[in-house]
Amino acid sequence: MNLRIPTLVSLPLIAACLTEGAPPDVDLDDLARKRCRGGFDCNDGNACTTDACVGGACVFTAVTAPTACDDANPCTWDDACQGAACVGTATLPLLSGDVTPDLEGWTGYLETTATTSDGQVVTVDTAATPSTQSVSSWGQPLAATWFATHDLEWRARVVTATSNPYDGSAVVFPAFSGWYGVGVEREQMVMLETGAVTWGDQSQSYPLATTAWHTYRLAFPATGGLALYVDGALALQRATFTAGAAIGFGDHTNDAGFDGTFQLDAVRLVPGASCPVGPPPPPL
Ligand SMILES: [Ca+2]
Ligand SMILES: [Ca+2]
Ligand SMILES: [Ca+2]
Repeated sequence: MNLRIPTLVSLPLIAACLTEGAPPDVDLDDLARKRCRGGFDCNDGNACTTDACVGGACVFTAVTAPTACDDANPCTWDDACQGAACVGTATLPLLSGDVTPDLEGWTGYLETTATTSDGQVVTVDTAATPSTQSVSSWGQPLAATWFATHDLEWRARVVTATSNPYDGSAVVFPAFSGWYGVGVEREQMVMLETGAVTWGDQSQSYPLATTAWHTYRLAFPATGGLALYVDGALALQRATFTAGAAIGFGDHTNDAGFDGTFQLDAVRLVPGASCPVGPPPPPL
């Protein structure tokens, strides 16, 4: 493609068009050079520009209104125009801790009032209000194939937690259908115990002082299964993973006496190893 700068199109606009997926059969130089009869002669293939024919020449102007687009990158979401460029989001915040989860798109189940925010972190505390149920769990829908490109990362601290196989009072689900979760979801969930982190089926356990803040990252290897990293170190691995279209966290067990208190201050999706996008996200 000839990269000579046309007289009627600014360099930033050309750069944006070239990197934002103009169809290969559109030659922007030719477009800018040729005489046009109307805007229909000037399609640059870029949703972030309006295309016009002014005085017989094509003029491309960056959109100013919020406009959705497609950056042709499956590793990014919420693609939107920034000037003439289509920019997607590679790191997707899901929970900030600054407000209760319902205000950030999470659906709560049962004792939702046992989950609070102090303006900085979310606390799930079913230990303070033990009852027949003592369940306070939360789920958020995601694009069905999110795990193919991204890892799930969160920062958490346990105050007290109890668990038995398939039942935990401080858990994170990489697939969650709501309420208590179903069998396979409970099997592969991450359970935080006071002195360890385990899979829900307790097939593996990693000693850890969970009462300190740690960054947990659940990765989805291309070969299948799950890998859990704690502060960057591999802690747990399993061979199988059954995906879902939502994630979850909370105290999901209604077993008598299996209650706990734990805190989250961040949950987010970050690009996985198979899908690097730009510089790595800032540490939590
Ligand atoms: Ca356009
Ligand atoms: Ca995208
Ligand atoms: Ca419970």
